[in-house]
Amino acid sequence: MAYENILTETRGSVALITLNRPKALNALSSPLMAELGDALLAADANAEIGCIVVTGSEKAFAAGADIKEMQSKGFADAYVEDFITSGWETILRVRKPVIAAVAGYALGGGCELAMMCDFIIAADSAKFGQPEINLGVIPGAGGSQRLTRFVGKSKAMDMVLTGRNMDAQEAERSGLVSRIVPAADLLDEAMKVAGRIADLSLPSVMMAKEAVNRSYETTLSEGVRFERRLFHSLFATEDQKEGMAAFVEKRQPVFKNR
Ligand code: CO8
Repeated sequence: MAYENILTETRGSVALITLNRPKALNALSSPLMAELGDALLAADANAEIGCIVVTGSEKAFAAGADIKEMQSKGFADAYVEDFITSGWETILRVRKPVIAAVAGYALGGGCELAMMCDFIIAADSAKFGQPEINLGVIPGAGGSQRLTRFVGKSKAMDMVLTGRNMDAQEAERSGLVSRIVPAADLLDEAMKVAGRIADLSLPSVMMAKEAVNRSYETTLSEGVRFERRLFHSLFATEDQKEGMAAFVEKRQPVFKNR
């Protein structure tokens, strides 16, 4: 598939996907989301890839869903097309880790997309928000649910009801982002983190992602049982033998399943 709205690149074992509609601040149009979904699934299926980074530009990760595309839709169009679900949630099918590297605006669907990644590394210039209320709508790609889980009810209500933005510092304090780096270093840092993950044993990385994600979907005791099953199963891998032998022998492990 030839892409018009994103750029894709492979650096070592990391796939880098850059949202690329600069004139529209990376507004997430349906064609862009289809391309993003396609690129994500291709990276997930590529045995050479161990981790994926999704990023935007210096000014905007993404300023939301494409308002010009949505403007004329009626209820029947939105409902029948299943506007949002189609294409938008492909990212949730990706089994390898996906890191969002966010600089500038991550608003509306942009914030929701970042939250659908496995974690967010933010530039100090990042601004997160769910401003849909200003357009007479509400978040539609999980914002009211995921933001609440990240930052708690009070801050989520504040953001969703007033449409105000959070800067990078507030986002880190609130647990929305995992770390903040200077804007100039964002991509290097995100690629470094992704490279480190890609060097690890892929089955353990994928199971770690699965286990953490399960905590959102189930009770504590069920989640712990699920984790235990995965933990036990990793003792069937060569990489567990290698990882533990390397520790005992005081050397770096060389994992086979990378
Ligand atoms: N959609 C379409 N075009 C956009 C969007 C957008 N979300 N954001 C910016 N643009 C366009 C502008 O229209 C402008 O284009 P043009 O030059 O042709 O007029 C260009 O990008 C540059 O934008 P500005 O001139 O506005 O740039 P500023 O630096 O002055 O302002 C802002 C930057 C503050 C980010 C401003 O552009 C803005 O407020 N954007 C809209 C933010 C917003 O409301 N986002 C939420 C959208 S709704 C949504 O995301 C719902 C998600 C539901 C799930 C998705 C379902 C598909």
